[in-house]
Amino acid sequence: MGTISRRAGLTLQGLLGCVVMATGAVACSSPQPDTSAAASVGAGMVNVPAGWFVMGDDQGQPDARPAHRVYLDTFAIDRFEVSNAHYGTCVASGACLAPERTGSETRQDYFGDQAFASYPVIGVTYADAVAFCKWRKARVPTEAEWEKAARGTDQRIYPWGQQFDPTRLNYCDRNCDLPWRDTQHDDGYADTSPIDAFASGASPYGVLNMAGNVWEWVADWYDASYYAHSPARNPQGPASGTQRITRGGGIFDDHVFTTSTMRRRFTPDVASTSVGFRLLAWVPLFQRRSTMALRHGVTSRSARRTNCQG
Ligand SMILES: [Ca+2]
Ligand SMILES: [Ca+2]
Repeated sequence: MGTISRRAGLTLQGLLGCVVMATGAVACSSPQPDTSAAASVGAGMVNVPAGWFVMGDDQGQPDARPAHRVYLDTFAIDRFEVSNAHYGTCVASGACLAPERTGSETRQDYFGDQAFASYPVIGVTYADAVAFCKWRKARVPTEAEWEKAARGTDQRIYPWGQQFDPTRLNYCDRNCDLPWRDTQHDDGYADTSPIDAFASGASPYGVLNMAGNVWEWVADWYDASYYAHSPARNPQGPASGTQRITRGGGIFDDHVFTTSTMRRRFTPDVASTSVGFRLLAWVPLFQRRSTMALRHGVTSRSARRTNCQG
C-alpha cells in the first residue's frame, strides 16, 4: 500500500531473490547458488581522498563483474544516512515532499514522531533524494563514490573487512520475519535503527551503516554490463536508463545483499520502507568546479547547478 510510490507502482523485474511484503516493502535473500581516519569537511561529513580503488567483485553477482580499477577525485560524504529530522526540516521549508507514508514497516508513526528523529528517512523516491540534495546544496553519490566510501581501497567485501559480522549492522536477524532471517543472531531491531548505531560497522573512512539499516539511492542509471566498459576516471554511470541503483542492503536482507558490491535496481519513483539515502559532498567538488569555472569563464552559478544535479 503506502510503501509503494505515490507516483507509480513498484517494478520487481529482475530482482534476484526478492519478495514484496504485505506492506509493499521489498526484501531480498541470498541469490542462489551465488554466493584512516577521515578529515571532517562539513557537518556530519567525512573526506574521501582522491585516488584509485577497485570497484566490483569477480566473485560477486554477474553485474558486479569484472572487478576494475577506478580513479575518483576527492569528495566528502555524509557519515550517516539522512535522518527523519533532517529530511523533515527540508519538508518544513517547502523544498521537499513529505514521504508517502508516515509509518515504517512495524511502526504506525515514524516520520514526524520525535522518538524516531534520529532514524533514517524512508519512503522517499529518487526525486525526493535529489530535491533534498538541492536544498542542502549537495548531490546524490555516484555508484562509484558510494562504493569507495563503503569499502576503501583494499577490496574488502564489507565496510569492516572481508567476513560478514552480524554484530556490526542491522540486517535480517532473528527479529526479522522473513524466511532467510538469521536465527542465530539478535541485532536488536526488526525495523530501522538510529543512524548513529552500529559504529563498529564503520567503513575505512568512518562512514556508518554502509551495510544494512536502509538501502541508499545512488545517482547512476542501472546497466548490468556497465562495469565491463565504464570509464576509469570518475564514472558517472550510463547516460540514460529506466532504473536507478540502491546500495548497501537493509533491514530485510541477509549477508549477501549487505555486501559493499551488491547492486540493486529500482524504478526511480519507488518509495520503499527500506530505502533512504545519504548525500555526497559538495565542498571539495564545488571548490574544484569553481576553480575550473574561473579558468573557463563559467559563472559560479552554473558550476553550483552542476554540482547539485542528482
Ligand atoms: Ca535487524
Ligand atoms: Ca545503509
